[in-house]
Amino acid sequence: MERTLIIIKPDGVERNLIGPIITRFEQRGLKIVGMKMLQVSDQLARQHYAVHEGKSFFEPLIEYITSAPVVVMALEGPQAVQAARNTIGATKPVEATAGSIRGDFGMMVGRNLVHGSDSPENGAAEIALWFDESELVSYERVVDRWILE
Ligand code: DAT
Ligand code: MG
Repeated sequence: MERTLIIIKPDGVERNLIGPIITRFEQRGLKIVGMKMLQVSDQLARQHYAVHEGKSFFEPLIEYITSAPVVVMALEGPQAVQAARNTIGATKPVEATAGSIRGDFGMMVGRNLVHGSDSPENGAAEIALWFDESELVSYERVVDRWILE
C-alpha cells in the first residue's frame, strides 16, 4: 500500500484550517497512519526542501514553513500520492481546481496551505524524514471494504 507525507503548512494552522483540511483527506478515504504537530526547525525545513535549494523562492519558502507550527500526516491508500495531490490541487492556488484544498482556500504560491509528496519513492523518504517508525501505526478500518474494492 502506498504512502504519502502531508504537511498542513503554517498558514493552514494559523487560519484555523487544520480540521477542514484533514476532513478532505479523511472523506476521500485515505487512511491516517501517522499525525503530529510540531514547530519545524530550520535544518528539517532545508532537508525537506533540499531539491529546491538555490532557487529564487528557496529562502522565503524556508522562512514560511518555519514561521508557525505545522501538522504532518502520513496517509496510506492505493495510489495515495496521486489521490492526495489531486485533493491538494496545483502548486499555484489560482491555477488549482475549485474543490481542491488550494483551489478553495488559497490565493498565492507562497501561501499554498499544504504539502503532498510527489512520488511513491519521495512519499516513503519524506515519511522517514519526518516520522520515527514508532510514531506510525498499522490498523484495520471496518469501513475499508466500502472504500477499497
Ligand atoms: P508542490 O508543493 O506543489 O509540490 P513544488 O514541490 O514545485 O510544489 O514546490 C514546493 C513549494 O515551493 C511550493 O509548494 C511553493 C514553492 N514554490 C514552488 N514554485 C514556486 C515559484 N515558482 N514561486 C514561488 N514559490 C514556489
Ligand atoms: Mg513538491
